[in-house]
Amino acid sequence: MGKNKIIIHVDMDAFYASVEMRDNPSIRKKPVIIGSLPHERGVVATCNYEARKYGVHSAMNIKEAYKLCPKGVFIHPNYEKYKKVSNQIHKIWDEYAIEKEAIALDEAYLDITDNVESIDEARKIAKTIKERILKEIGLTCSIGLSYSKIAAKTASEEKKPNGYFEILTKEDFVNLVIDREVDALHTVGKKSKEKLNENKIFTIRDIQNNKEKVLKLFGKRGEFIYDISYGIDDRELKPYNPENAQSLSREVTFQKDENDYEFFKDILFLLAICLENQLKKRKLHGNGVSLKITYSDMKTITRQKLSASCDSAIEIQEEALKLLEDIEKRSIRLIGTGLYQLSTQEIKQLSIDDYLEKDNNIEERTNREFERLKEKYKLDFKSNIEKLYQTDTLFKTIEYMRKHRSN
Ligand code: DCP
Ligand code: MG
Repeated sequence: MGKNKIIIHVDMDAFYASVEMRDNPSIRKKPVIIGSLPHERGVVATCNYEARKYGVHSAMNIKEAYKLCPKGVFIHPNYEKYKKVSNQIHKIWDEYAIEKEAIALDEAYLDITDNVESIDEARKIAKTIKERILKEIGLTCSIGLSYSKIAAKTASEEKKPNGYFEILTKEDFVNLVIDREVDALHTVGKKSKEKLNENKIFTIRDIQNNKEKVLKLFGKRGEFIYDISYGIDDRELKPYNPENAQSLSREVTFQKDENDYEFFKDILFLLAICLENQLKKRKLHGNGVSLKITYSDMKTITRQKLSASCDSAIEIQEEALKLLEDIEKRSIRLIGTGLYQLSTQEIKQLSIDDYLEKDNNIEERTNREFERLKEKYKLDFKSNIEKLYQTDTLFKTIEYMRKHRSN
């Protein structure tokens, strides 16, 4: 065994909300809720700590959030902005990490083992990262310093917000969590928790004392759950690599359920336009297209298919439409499309037929689609394309289209 690892887990505090508070001092003391607006349909993406006092949290229905906190400041998310801030943050992290595993826009593991000679030096790095993010970006984050991924993540949550906490040994990890509920272990989600609870396993101590049961319930994964109940976690970081299935997606929740499948064709094109913009900026191709639908009864389905390397809106729309053809046709509240297997080069693993099918008149097909939409909605999408990249404008445009469609 080599020397012990030193891993930092860093997670921005109330990320989207903090960015908005930073940029608008007048809302800093108020509860701030990022997501849909109260009169719209949708959910809370995140909220600041003030709003959390009222019981508001991520993924909560926006109407419920409004009931709990009617005085809250409700704001639509500005993804372009958060992405930019995230890039700045990740750049700082990159300066200190030998390896980085990015988990989200606002969250990463940093392996600093080979960058330091002692825990004291590691502490200094953690402190510097916190100070620099505050000074250079104007935001706070929480950091956990530890010997493993699981313990680092646990540590960063321990003193949130603006926290710092260390868990330096397996023993310290176990002492901290042993009497907590099973989902204090980060790989145990809601479903696994239910399953464990049904089998009378409630705490992490119970996991330790019921190895056979845990293995029987979860198989191979059970071994991992059992190991981490003792703080044993040898997982390496998974650094970003374009070949790792990365994905991008866009979706919209309609203000009223929709059943017009011709209309979905138009919406998929606009969502695809936004995806194309993201792809081009990052010089990426997608090698598969996905479709996500939430029906009126909240049942959500996703379908995906590999496709010849895809980087234009029209191709994305066409692939998504093929997926749309095969689903159950009933009224829906949300539609989304995405690209996965993003890479900088085309992965040439498709058959010759796929390539022949992928003719080159993309521009022509794109223009035809723009013309069709212009005719149908009397809107010049092509000349206003930059505006569509802004989520807010896009959603407004879609609502406008819903009301003004002609067939
Ligand atoms: N997010 C989202 N929908 C969710 C969860 C999160 O859109 N269901 C977005 C909004 C968050 C960002 O991702 O700002 C980061 O997610 P976190 O879980 O880290 O939450 P926060 O950073 O907002 O808060 P915390 O201080 O708890 O980390
Ligand atoms: Mg966060």
